[in-house]
Amino acid sequence: MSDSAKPPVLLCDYRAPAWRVTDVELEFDLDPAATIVAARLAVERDPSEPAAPLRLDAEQLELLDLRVDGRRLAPEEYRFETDALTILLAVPRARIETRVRIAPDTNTALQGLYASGGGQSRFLLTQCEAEGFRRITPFPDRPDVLARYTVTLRADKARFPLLLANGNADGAGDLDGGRHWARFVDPHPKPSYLFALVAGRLESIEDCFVTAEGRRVRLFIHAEPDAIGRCGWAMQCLKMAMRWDEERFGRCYDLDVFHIVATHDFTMGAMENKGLNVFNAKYLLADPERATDDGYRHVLAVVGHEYFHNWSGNRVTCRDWFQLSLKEGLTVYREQEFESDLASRTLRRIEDVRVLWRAQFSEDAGPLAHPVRPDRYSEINNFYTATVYEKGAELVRMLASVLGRDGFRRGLDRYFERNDGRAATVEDFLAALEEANDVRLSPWLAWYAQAGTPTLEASERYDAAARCYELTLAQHTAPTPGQPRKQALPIPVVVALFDERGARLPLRLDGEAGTAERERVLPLLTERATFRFVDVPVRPVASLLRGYSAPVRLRWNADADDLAVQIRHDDDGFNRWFAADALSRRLFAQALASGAPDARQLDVWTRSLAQALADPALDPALVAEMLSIADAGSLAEGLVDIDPDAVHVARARVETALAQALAAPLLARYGELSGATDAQAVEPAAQARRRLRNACLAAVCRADPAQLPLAAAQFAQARNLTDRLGALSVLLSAQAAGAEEALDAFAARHAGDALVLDQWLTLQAVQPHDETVEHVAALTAHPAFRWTNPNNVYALVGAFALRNPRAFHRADGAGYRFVADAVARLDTLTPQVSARLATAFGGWRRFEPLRRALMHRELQRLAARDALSPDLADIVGRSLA
Ligand code: 0A1
Ligand code: ZN
Repeated sequence: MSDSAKPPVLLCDYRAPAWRVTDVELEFDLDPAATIVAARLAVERDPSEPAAPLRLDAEQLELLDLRVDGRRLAPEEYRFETDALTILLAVPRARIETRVRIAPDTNTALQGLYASGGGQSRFLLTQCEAEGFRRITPFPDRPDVLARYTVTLRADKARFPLLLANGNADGAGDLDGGRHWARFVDPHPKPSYLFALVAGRLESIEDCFVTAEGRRVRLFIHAEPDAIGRCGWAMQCLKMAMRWDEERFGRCYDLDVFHIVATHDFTMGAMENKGLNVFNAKYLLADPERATDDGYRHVLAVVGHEYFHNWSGNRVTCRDWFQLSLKEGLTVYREQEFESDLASRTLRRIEDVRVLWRAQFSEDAGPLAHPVRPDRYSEINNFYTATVYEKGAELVRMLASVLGRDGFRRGLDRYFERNDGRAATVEDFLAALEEANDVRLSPWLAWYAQAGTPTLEASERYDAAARCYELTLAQHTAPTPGQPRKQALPIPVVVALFDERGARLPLRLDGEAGTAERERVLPLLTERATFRFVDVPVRPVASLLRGYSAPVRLRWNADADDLAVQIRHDDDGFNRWFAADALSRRLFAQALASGAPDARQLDVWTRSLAQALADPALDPALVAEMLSIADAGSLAEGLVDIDPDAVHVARARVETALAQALAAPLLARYGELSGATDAQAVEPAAQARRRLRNACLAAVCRADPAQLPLAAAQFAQARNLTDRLGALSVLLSAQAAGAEEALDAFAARHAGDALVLDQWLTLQAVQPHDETVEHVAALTAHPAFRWTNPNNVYALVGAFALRNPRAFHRADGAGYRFVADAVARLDTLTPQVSARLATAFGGWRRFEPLRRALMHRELQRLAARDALSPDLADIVGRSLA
């Protein structure tokens, strides 16, 4: 096997930096082919490290000059290797000056300084998280080195009229030869991963926001000329986020200016560089013609997320990359709350839980499982995972629910106050929450340290004579790589009890006095506990884990009729959906085991969904979610020896049974919703109606292909992208006559619009048809697809590998071969993207023997290649271990 994986970095090896950098002055002479970066660093030795040399990370830099306190160094006074510049210094403080040359134009890794866009609007920008700054200038590139930055940019004025770096503007002017300069001062000390610059010919929109502290902040969004007209929604979202963070968490913005820049060339969603956020255009641009409803909501969420990082990440940053979830889990939680307060709480919760189950539970169940705070990594880029982000947010959510809204706010205030301007740890976070609430939270550290998804087993017993209801809860976590034995975790189980008509029942535990509460948290702190409720007049229907109060797999053989009561009556919208989902999973399991779902339970399920569909008071988006059963990957989670074809067939049976049972009411509701006159409105209510209408259309056409003309008509008449794509998806999955023409018409209508064409690529990549792999391979030659563009790659190859289990797992191995070839090709271009795609093979041991062998062979084929990137070597190595 290739030996290109880096040696692991261990949490237990952490040492504070021997040298600190207090001030940084950077000067850039920008040029796409060869940029010169001059740096002046004021460095100070930690007195407890008298012998330590100054080690500056440095990658892919051409060193032109090196001076200490003005004197050029002799060769024996420093070492310049492939990853570091090491200087032997006898003094306690010094001024280090370096000059390096870098080549943004050929930087396809998209880390460090690189070029984006094409032709006239090709511009320069940076991406430094996690370890990109070392590709710009030699520096101790670790998050616990916080410095003040002054940055001067020089460039050709005609090609790069806009020059930006972090912080407040501090002068600009013209130079000889058609060049110009601009200087920026960031008064807030920051780690190098938050550095950013942008230079190019971009257009801008401007707005302004006055903070609760009275600071007048100029807000700018910059984008390529053809995109600037689509930035208005993002600007509105930014102002909503700024106000919300003040009102909900007391956090105000702290510079005179805030910039956002859009790029089509980005490996992730967006980046929170101080005062200069960079966004993947996918999460910034929106208009009714070119963005879906989901697109609008994603812009709201991501603009919020990056803005909220200004406190949770920037003002208080991470001591080391093991603490990544300290900023990411907390910021995802804040983003979730923001969208929940502004749009629909129930819908956001359902979507988050679906993502957790699909992406995080599967990660936890395979060789790439790791704790929310990993204790080792060999390539940090591979730890921007569902575990660190989504499970991390669940841990914050549990703490918030245990402390209550006010207690959590007090704790968070304390955390920001104590750690402002510092690089903190998970322990610092828990300590602040503890202190502000006078509670002990140390048992929660185990949630951060232990990988794997706990299973929560529930069983119940009702004693009518004693009017007593007993609920027994037990937890178990299966071993994960490197963690054979698991400990019990604190699990907050929120419960309510109902009678069969949905009336609340008291929740008094044995031995308690006082009035009964309507909903309460049962703390499961050990492996097993029984909770005994008294004065329960009838056999109750229990609503467990309300709002999904802990990230566990609930195993509970609830009576189907009880689940139906919950679907009908639960006053927690999430748990109504949760009950419907539980019932559909049960039906799926029956169909998989015996070819057909149990007729009686199927009847219970379809009847309760029929009632939901007929209920005018119910949020249409919630009804739509109830009608959409889990994807095949999520349904197969927990199975062994998976046969993807059998999973597909069983899922389709359940889906079709529902569509057929509800055909008439679905058609009627589709008709009612079709009269809407708000085709271009983006408020949550209008979005919810479109969501339900598209769910009805899909089911109606599934039940009876003779209804496909409805989809064709919707496609032809659509006045927004959500309706157009919804209809196109139905035509494609039914392989309807006219589907090809519709695809072509769509591509022609949106020619040249990269983001919309990405959705067009995705729609084709996720079709569970036999020939999808050949079709996807052919699409890589389409003019809308470039291997160097991560959005294109994720839209086509990523969607195929990660969201189309039927086609990816085609029994002849063609899907595996195609993806492994793509991974190899991408590894020479954008290793981060190649590594992420390779995770599609991570679950190989859970498939039936034939697929298992085929997937294993592709992993071995990748492992045997020469010169794998450290990113890919890490994923392949851990997958095979
Ligand atoms: N901190 C960003 C995510 C991010 C991470 C790495 C990147 O480049 C390699 C880019 C962005 C966030 O959470 O939004
Ligand atoms: Zn983030």
